[in-house]
Amino acid sequence: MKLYVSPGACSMSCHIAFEEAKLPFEAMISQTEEVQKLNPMGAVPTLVMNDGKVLTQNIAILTYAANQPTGTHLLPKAGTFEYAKAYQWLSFVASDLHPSFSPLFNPATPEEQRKAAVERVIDLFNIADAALKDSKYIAGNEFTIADAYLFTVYGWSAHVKLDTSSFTHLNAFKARVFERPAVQAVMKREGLLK
Ligand SMILES: N[C@@H](CCC(=O)N[C@@H](CS)C(=O)NCC(=O)O)C(=O)O
Repeated sequence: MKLYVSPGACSMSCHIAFEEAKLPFEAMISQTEEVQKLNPMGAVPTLVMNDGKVLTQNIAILTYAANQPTGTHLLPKAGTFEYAKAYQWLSFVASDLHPSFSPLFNPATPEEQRKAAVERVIDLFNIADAALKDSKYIAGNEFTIADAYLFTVYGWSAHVKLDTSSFTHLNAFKARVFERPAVQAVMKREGLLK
């Protein structure tokens, strides 16, 4: 399988999930032209299976990784409340948090809009921070694919110069996830760590 990613982009969540699940894959880093041909949205993550089939969208690719025999530890048992809870947080990151960053990455965003986007991101961080008060990971005490996605998006704060010092629980979470061997390996591969 070939997993197309860009360094530090949302695709890093899938890269982490593939590494955590010890799947046989090749990381295709910054292959923009290839991605344009493979994915009508021209976006990463894009996964190409060995038979040439293409899968896109973070949640789909994360779910694929967690449903492989070596990746089942990345989600609670299907059908349980805990499983649905992991999807609650996956949806939170994909539908609420991730898009809220878009105006902050666009240098043409007017100041008023930028301020509103910062407020929205801070509100969402407060929600995640509160949820992490009593658990090690966002959907409980076990690492799931929702954590891979939250860790990735929370990491964008530094790039857009958001002050995150007040998010005690999110910062403890970030440090915890950062220490995971799979995360270290992925960040090195993406050129984000020495
Ligand atoms: N809804 C998509 C969003 C993918 C997305 O926004 N990818 C960004 C990186 S975080 C990207 O590739 N942007 C480059 C582009 O759209 O040209 C998903 O969940 O996969």
